[in-house]
Amino acid sequence: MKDLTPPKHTLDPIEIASRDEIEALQLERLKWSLLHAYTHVPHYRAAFDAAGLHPHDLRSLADLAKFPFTVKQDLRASYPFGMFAVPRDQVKRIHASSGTTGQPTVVGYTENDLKHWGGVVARSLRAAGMQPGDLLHNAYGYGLFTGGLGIHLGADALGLTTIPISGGMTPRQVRLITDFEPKGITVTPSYALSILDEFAAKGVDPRTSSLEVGIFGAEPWTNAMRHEIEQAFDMHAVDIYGLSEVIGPGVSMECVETKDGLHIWEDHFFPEIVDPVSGDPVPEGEMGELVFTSLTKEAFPIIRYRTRDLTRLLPGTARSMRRMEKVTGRSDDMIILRGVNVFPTQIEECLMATPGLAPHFQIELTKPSRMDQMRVLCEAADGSVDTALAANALGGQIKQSIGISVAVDVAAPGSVARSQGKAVRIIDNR
Ligand code: DLL
Repeated sequence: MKDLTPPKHTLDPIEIASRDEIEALQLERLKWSLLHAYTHVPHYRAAFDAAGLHPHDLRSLADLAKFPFTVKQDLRASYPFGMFAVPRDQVKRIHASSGTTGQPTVVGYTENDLKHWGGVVARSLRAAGMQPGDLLHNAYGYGLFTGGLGIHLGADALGLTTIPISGGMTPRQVRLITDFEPKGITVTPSYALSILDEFAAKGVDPRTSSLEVGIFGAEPWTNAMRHEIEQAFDMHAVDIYGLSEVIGPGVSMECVETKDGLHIWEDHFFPEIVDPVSGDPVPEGEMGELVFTSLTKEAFPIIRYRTRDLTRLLPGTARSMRRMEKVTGRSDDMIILRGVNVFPTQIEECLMATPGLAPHFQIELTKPSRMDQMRVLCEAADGSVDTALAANALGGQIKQSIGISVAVDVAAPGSVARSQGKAVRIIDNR
């Protein structure tokens, strides 16, 4: 794999500024953001008033912890535009979550917000090793989902040539990668695996493709999966994180030269980690729920938003800004099986460590009696694999590393439902 480290002079100065400089900027912006939200969004005014707080009560970054959290339900309660802090005609773009689990969450962007979003995504793409003039194959879905259009905005800001293919039509993805020879691909890790299957079906070796870097996010994935994808494509695989409520992709990004967790673009998004149950801040470096406050957003300021994503904060390395560890999973996706907490990413790790299995899987939950049961549905890497032996091996691996007994079904290659965007990992039949 080529060294894609971006030259230092191409970075935004704030990426490598001193901590003092970053924190001074954060404090100034945080004061503005709290006041902006309080002044223009009835929800924030009511929530701050109820807590007996005024934005002027924030004198240090640590004071933020006194302010009330915002949760998804608050956003749903003000559907569709109640959380907007500017008149509707100043909102230049609207995105929304799919709403499969309830009312969709609607977010908006002013002209300035779009500029900032493009800026942080451009920074992210550069951190992945993309340089002005490079060709990008953007296979995140276009539409209300922030993935496709968010990456596109950043690619324009960085000066890339973008192929806006979106998700789906997998044979065409492979054809265009082969014919157009992009340097980078932006795609969910699970859809990258579907594209990989298609390379195999076409008899093309993905290692011979032009791709030098894959920028994967929108769902949790493990370092074991990184290794698998890097080997399969002979390219770097880096992690990009974000969520619509905070802006979309580009909240944090892994640097290609270190691949050691994701640098949070702290000049725009202020992170905290809290105990998911009590909501109290956890000691520095400990695992907990990620909470974000926007520092510059005009249309949709967000204060202390509970992401439900579990991770920890680490000091900066390739950049001065703090890192977050790869997300283990969402608290909603945590399965409690006979008293043991299990995340799909842990199953992914076990699967990748078991020879003879393809990297596709789903977890089925049932409740045949009083106890929940888990069945891991996966598939053989090829027709020559002894499926009973492989199922045993995976069951053993899960028992050994997670400490739970689960049923394992190893089906024929191609049996597990393929993703075209975010993978559905859990089928809950309880
Ligand atoms: O998934 C934004 C995005 C698009 C990020 C493309 C990266 C690339 P939402 O649809 O609002 O936005 O979903 C946000 O997805 O709270 C996490 O649970 C999960 N997620 C996003 N990125 C990662 C990641 C986009 N790198 C939700 N690792 C978040 C783990 C991720 N989970």
